[in-house]
Amino acid sequence: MRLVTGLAAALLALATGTAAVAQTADPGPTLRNIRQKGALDCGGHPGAPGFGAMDSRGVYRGMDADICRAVAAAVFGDGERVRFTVLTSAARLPALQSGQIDMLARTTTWTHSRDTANGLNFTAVNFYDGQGFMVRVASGVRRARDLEGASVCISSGTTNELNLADWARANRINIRPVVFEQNDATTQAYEAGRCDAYSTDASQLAGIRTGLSRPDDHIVLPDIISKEPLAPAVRHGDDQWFDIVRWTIYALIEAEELGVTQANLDEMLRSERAEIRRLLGVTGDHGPMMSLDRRWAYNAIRAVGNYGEIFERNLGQASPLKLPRGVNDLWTRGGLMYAMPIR
Ligand SMILES: N[C@@H](CCC(=O)N[C@@H](CS)C(=O)NCC(=O)O)C(=O)O
Repeated sequence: MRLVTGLAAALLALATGTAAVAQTADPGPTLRNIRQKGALDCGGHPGAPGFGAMDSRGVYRGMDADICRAVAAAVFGDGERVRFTVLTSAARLPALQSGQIDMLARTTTWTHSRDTANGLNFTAVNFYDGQGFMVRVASGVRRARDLEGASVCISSGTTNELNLADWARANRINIRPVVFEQNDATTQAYEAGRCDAYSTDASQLAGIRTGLSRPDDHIVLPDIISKEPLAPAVRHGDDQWFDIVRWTIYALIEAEELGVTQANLDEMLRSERAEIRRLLGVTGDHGPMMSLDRRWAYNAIRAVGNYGEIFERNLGQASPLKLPRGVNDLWTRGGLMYAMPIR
């Protein structure tokens, strides 16, 4: 019945040339439920500085946390209408599959098996990462190939386990993986000297390093052994919700490309540029097409800034990690960040 109604509205819109489709857009079950609850439930990392971790004042911060706030702002006009559930690597997929959370933004690699067999849909990459190694400076190890015979601390339920085994086999390097279920257990074991190296996504290692008691005693090696495209995910079965999360991330990237920032947002409402006017909802029905307010992207940018601002605050020069933009720069500057057009 709903299909027939939608079709009728579409035909009417075609016939009259109006935006009737947008105004009658079906929110889908997830958005309807989120509105009823009054908050977005977002799954996050228990402690990955720069991505998702509690700061000293008890505020949950990081790039993934900010993506959740942006989606909450797109939905409610308020980036604080979000509840964070921190999840271990092993618990994160079941939490999304079962409906405990509405979206997962937790340093999660977009892989084929997760996207198919595990019933998830990855929305858009918010950080291109790769697996690396951290070692003690005193070990003398400077390249991954020096790890012959080393014990390596890793977390279970991650892509890191298989990558490490594949890499060791391909390079004929003997490695002894020491596997832990909790992230802090892995970190503590490494710090206590139970492993020669710690292996996970290189950007996470940079964050974990800042939390060690003597960061300068440790280095992250330059070698990267895998592709880890990290992307917020939703569960299969709700295309409308999938669209909302995906396009909110695109809006943040597009805002950076167009020079729209948290600070100049209101000034930009008066811009003559068609792309900026559509992004900020001055013209067009892009919010209503997703059953959201016309100001969905304006609200998301107002809550957390554009993608570049999110990056700098959490991972870049304004953060303890000081990661370079690298491949996470905009495509216009030689990076991989490329938002699909809002039109
Ligand atoms: N991107 C990888 C790894 C992400 C990841 O979760 N890494 C580990 C190492 S820091 C972790 O968080 N373990 C923590 C835990 O399960 O508590 C994945 O999606 O599997």
